[in-house]
Amino acid sequence: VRGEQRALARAVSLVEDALPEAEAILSAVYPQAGGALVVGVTGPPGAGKSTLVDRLTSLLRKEGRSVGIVAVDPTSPFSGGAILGDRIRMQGHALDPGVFIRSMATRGSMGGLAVHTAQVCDVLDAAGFQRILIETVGVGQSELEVAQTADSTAVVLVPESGDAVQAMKAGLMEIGDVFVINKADREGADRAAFAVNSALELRAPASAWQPPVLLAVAAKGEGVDELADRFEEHLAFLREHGGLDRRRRQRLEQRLRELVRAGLWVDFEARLADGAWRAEVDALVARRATPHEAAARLAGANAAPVRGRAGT
Ligand SMILES: Nc1nc2c(ncn2[C@@H]2O[C@H](COP(=O)(O)OP(=O)(O)OP(=O)(O)O)[C@@H](O)[C@H]2O)c(=O)[nH]1
Ligand SMILES: [Mg+2]
Repeated sequence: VRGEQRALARAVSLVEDALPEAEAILSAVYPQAGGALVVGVTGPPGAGKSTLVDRLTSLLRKEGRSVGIVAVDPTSPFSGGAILGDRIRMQGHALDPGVFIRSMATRGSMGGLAVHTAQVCDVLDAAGFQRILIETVGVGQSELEVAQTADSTAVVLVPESGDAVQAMKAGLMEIGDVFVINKADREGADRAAFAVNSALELRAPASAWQPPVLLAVAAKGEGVDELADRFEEHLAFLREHGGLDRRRRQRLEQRLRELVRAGLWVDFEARLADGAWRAEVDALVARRATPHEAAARLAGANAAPVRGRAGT
């Protein structure tokens, strides 16, 4: 099993770094993937996401389920150096062959961060992990997209005043299927839960699922059972109403769109005549052309038939 873990770690690294071997790996794993349930845990920096993921993992392991953990964007300027922290917090699982942990740094990749994460998830999924937990800091558009690649997503907030408002601004209120006010050992947790509930009432009902708002003290393991239960309930709800298939279809459609977009761009750049780009930028700066005109010229100059070039 140790050897298997090593082989898996290597495959994940190849995919993560988008090395040439990645394409073959992805082709091999894609047909095998789709069996895992993917759960997202997102929220502001330091809210306790890793602690929750760690505790959820212990619970799932007790139930005999294997768990893949993908921690995305641990090197964001907001959470600086948290890779080490994640490893330390989750090292209780380091020797468990039923758990695979990978921290992924944000880096430029074909199709963006969400596609990249989905590819790593496919590898873990095909390797047979029954649950995949994605931890991502909910601070930017690409992180929100990552959170949306999950079947079910928990948004983790803390009691401090204003957090719920910030969550609304950051778009977190839109993507949560379950809300957790963590660090409920601090003052104001009830108030925060009330604020989140109020904000949720303003949210356009996407379905009949009413996102629950829970209190938790992840550091002590309190509220983790309930979170796990709510995840299961939400997944059961989705299955019952066909929402799981619908979500997954939307997700794959989005992934395809990103890849086509990225592929077209690579193709476009490859064909761009030397200096053409710079000339158009010069024209814009000098206000000799409008952005629309410049774009149309560049696109037009590239309108030759497209050779087959599939995205990775
Ligand atoms: N008081 C209190 N502290 C907690 C609780 N849960 C986690 N913490 C502490 O909060 C700090 C941040 O926890 P993490 O789990 O690393 O939070 P995170 O959201 O993963 O952080 P980033 O990944 O850096 O964004 C750690 O020092 C935890 O020990 C809690 O319920 N109560
Ligand atoms: Mg973390």
